[in-house]
Amino acid sequence: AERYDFQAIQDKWMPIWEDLKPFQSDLEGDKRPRKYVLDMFPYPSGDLHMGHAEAYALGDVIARYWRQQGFNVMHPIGWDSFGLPAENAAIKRGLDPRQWTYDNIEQQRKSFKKYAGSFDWDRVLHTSDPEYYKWNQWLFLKMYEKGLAYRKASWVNWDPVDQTVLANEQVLPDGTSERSGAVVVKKKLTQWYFRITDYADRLLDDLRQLEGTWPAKVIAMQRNWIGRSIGADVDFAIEGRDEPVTVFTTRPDTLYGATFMVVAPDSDLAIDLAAGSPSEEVRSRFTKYLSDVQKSSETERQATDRPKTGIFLERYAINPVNGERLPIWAADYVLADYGHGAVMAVPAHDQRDLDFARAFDLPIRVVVDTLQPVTGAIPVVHGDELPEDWPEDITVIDPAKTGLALAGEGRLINSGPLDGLSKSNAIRKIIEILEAAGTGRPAKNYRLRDWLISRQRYWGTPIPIIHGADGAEYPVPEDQLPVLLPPTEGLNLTPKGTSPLGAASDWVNVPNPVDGTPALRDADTMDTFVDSSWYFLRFLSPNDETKAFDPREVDKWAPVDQYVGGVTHAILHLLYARFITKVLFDLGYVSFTEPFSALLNQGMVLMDGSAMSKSKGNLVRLSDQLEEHGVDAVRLTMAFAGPPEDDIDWADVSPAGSAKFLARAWRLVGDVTSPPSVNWREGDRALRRVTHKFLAEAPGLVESFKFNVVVARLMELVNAARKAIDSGPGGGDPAVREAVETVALGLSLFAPYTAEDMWARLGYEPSIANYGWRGADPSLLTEETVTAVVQVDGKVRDRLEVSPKIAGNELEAQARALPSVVRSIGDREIVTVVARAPRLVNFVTKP
Ligand code: ANZ
Repeated sequence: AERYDFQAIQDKWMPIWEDLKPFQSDLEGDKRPRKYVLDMFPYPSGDLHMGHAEAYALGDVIARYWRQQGFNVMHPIGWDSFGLPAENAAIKRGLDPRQWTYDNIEQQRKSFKKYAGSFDWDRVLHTSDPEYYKWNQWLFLKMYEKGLAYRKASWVNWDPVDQTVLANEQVLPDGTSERSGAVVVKKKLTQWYFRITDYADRLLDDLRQLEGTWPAKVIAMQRNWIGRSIGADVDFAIEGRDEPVTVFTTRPDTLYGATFMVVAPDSDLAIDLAAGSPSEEVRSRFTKYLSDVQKSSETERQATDRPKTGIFLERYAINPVNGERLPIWAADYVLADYGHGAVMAVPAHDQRDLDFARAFDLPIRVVVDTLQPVTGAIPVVHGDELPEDWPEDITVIDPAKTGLALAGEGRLINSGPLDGLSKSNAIRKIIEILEAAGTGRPAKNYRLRDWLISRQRYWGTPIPIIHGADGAEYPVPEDQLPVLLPPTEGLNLTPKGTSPLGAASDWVNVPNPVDGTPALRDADTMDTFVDSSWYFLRFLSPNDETKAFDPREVDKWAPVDQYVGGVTHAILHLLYARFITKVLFDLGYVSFTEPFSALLNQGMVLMDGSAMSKSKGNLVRLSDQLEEHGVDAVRLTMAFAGPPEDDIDWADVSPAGSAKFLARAWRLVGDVTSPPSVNWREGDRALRRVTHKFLAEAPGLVESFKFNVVVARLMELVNAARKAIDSGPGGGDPAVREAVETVALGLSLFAPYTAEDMWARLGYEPSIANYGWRGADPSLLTEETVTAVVQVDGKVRDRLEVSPKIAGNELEAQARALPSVVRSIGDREIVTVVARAPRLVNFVTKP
């Protein structure tokens, strides 16, 4: 047999594709319908790895598929090339981050070409190019004008290793940095923010549009991240203070059960209340407590199993509904940046308050009669009224004794005007009462915080703001963009808590753009998630020097029809891109509000059940795999491994098996002896039926991402063709050519080199990517029939077309009903029926 030499095939086609540019999108006058298929763009950290190989193989199947279906496909590639890894690598090696970044990009570009991604190489972008980041600055200024970019001093997550702030999203559940692994601490800094919280409702409500086309898990993660709570704000007057304290509560119905108030120790409010405390001892204990609190992470503080700590501030709040004096405590289970940083504590009905009350011996008052104590989440009760059979007299289980807060549904007691009401009615009533008195109102709260975009690092987009000597902020005029990053010469990039750009004195000292007086540039750079929040628009006009993106191109292509990427970006990147899209919509730049109409999250590539890493010694190098098995075998293995959402364990799959299959498919061509002009209709029907079944089913399978099933069907088709060649009608049969051409067309989605080579040897011009899919012939899709002979006493009386799978009794029944049979039997008695399904039935009669 001929030898399948994947290396020779790759070497042959790579340069030809380089010339042909088969994947240029949007050529002049192209009338085909459009599809925008986008893979999340890579970060240029080293060469491509197995994770890239999987993601881009799967995205490529989709892009190639739509092209084959007759669409004009936009499938661009670029690099998310600003960010910390480049900067850290540069510091370690004494290089300019530019050099490390662009060297890696070059390496990855070569690898992508070898890997045969069907990209349009004429629309590449790098976010670290001034031509790109200029538009980040433009976007910032637009948002600044609208009040959506602002600066504030606040406690931020501080990564003590990378010496930079982190967004909440970058702090892992265990309180460590997603980037460096260091325990994240709190630090007070003045930072730039994007006002994403203004968009919280829309970010939440618009998720409904994505149901069915985004993974349900991602939608749930987004929802949870935004975390909307509905309740009320209640104002408490404070003794000895002019300003009241407002608390946010989801249970205003329990207001009569409030027995103390708790404020977050690290809030301005607590600091103010403590400063006004009558006792010097309290003031100094508070200061000590505050410094302890700042050492712990938000996650630690919220852990329910943690011993409660706190300080009584010797100050009092007044309950607006009954005038009760509530002692005010500072305790770290209350967070400074949620709600108002203060809670009305209702220990009978809130577990954290109960734990605290029991620890510090504070009063506990039950105000909702509940059937039983319920720990954990408050159950959602639909409808307003309690069930008819709700008992009149129930024994309240005393939370002070059990230690379990009563969070269930019940009737209000000990609550003045609320007595007897159900929880939901009581909530409505108390809000009315508070609103009438001007001491409360309905309120919503979100877990979502504003997006902190300042970074005290070099390798990012400079923030286009100038700080005047008068302390005011002056936006850099648009015609002076981009604010270029200064060269690294003379700068020390080592993290130190303030931006290294501050030391670039020629750069940082500028005249005030309004009056020319000495002023300073803002030295922070932007979070790189800003760069990736709108890059899908830039791909549509990547070389436009006059605007961020061309609205005509955006109208043609956007939103992205199919986005493909890792579930690691399920929250951050997607949320930010959705937010910026809505901002651009509000600014009138785009006409849609969701950037990605459909999303596919591929799984991870594992080895022996765990993530690959150098330190674990289980790293599989993509370059080794490509050397050993070839590009196509690796790509095919990625598609064949299972549903794309599932992880692939490289120890469980067989790239060698994939290579063997490809060789088997490729060798078919050598046995096709008919010319391209042959008439398939004259071919073997049985083989044609297998081919057409594949043609009919493959599109639906690809569109539902069942790539592995498509590959399995291709294997069946290859087997059928091989059988037809070796032990059927032979390689000259037109059906064999038809089957092998179909194999090549199907394989072109997964194994482009092999498919292209087969196509050429079948007698066609490159590229196979420019040939469309073939429609299935419906007449070959219906079930095949066989002819059954119908006899009476051994004489042929008729014939029946029946299914080859027909049962004997069914065949007999059909035959018995035939007029010819009825006539020839006449009134004789049938003594025996011989039914040999599906070929023969014989009625034997008694004369
Ligand atoms: C009184 C109360 C009674 C509450 C009760 C709950 C149950 P979610 O659902 O997460 O929004 N809270 C408010 N601000 C807080 C802060 N800064 N730090 C910690 N806890 C805070 O939770 C809202 C509830 O969390 C609020 O409702 C408040 O406690 C508490 F039977 O008020 B509740």
